[in-house]
Amino acid sequence: MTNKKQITVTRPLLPELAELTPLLERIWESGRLTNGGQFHAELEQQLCDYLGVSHLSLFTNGTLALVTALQALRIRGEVITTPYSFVATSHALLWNKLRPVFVDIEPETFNLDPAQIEAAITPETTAILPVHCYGVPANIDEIQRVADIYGLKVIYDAAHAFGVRHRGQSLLEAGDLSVLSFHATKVFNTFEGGALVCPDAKTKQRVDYLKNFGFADEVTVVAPGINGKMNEFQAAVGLLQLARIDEAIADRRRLYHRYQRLVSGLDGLELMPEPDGTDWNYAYCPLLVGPGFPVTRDALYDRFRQQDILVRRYFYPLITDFPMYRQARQLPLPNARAMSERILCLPLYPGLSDGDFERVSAVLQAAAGRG
Ligand code: T4K
Repeated sequence: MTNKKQITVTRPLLPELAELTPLLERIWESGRLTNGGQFHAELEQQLCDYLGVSHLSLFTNGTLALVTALQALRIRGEVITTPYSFVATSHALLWNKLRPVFVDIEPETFNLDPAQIEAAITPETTAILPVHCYGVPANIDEIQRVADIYGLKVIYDAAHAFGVRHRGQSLLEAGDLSVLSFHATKVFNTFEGGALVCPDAKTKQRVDYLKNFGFADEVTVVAPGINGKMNEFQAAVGLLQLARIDEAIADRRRLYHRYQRLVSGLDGLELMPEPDGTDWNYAYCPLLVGPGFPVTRDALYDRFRQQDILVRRYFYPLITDFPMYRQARQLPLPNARAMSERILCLPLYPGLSDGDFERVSAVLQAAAGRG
């Protein structure tokens, strides 16, 4: 261990504290803390405008938005999903007493391989739950094609895909519903938070009922809803974050390009290429450590740790390796396994200093034998 300052894989975007104070004063004056206050309404509108979507419902976190998405569409039985994600994707299925069926990913996009989905479908299958991993678009056309043939719903876990546009359109409009996360570690954060992007007002209405215990009015409960509401503090933070999100993504882009230049000179390492036809959000910095690199992925991970650089193996282990999923039905997962054994996410966030970038660079160069 060194005495150097820790460099973490991410650091949250934060508004100036002074900017937040007047908004907190308004919350204090109004006494409206949650259950759909003014900031909640403003943030829903501003996010729709910014993201280019017609309807969106705010949540207290992304996981509850996922759990609610499955309820809103009355998904039953088996759901086809990816093993290469954060556990929350599959956990949302178990919380709904649904059975995940795991299918392999495409090595180029890290996302569910549509060509494998058909082989996993049974009469029990009702939906597909793909992830836009790292904010890289899943193969939305092919997934929809299969879903349409078999009459399946598609819910995208778009936790990483804030602001991503694909072929000139919001990626969040793909499928039947999309779920965002506004957790502290995400491109856009409200400390904790999330949203469900809905195709129409009717669906949003149903989601709004479900996130508020199922209340349609004071005396009418239409479903066994949950408490998934975003509060006014979170929404106030969100309004301030949104004002500087473009600047934050531009910072991420500059840093990613810097990593690209660094890694292109190091044999055996490969930075994930930027997705084609996409305004990407640079949510993560996925580096693949190949067999041609002098040290293994895990040895490289350890070398970073020794320098107090907390890189992360997103996503390792695969979800299917966790005890509660070992018995779940799965097709062969060679790509997902290979990726999870090669992946290392490098520090990437607005404000990562030149000095910190040099520290990350020095570890890579030394491991490559350039030290
Ligand atoms: N679906 C997908 C595909 C997801 O990736 C996620 C969440 C979800 C669904 C669920 O959405 P939420 O319910 O969370 O809204 C983190 C996050 O906790 C999790 O939100 C995220 N995915 C996942 C990919 O990453 P950990 O266990 O890696 O978090 P942690 O605490 O180790 O944080 C990582 C680093 O970030 C720390 O080393 C330091 C930095 N950090 C973290 C926090 C919380 C900060 O600088 N400040 C902070 O406040 O899971």
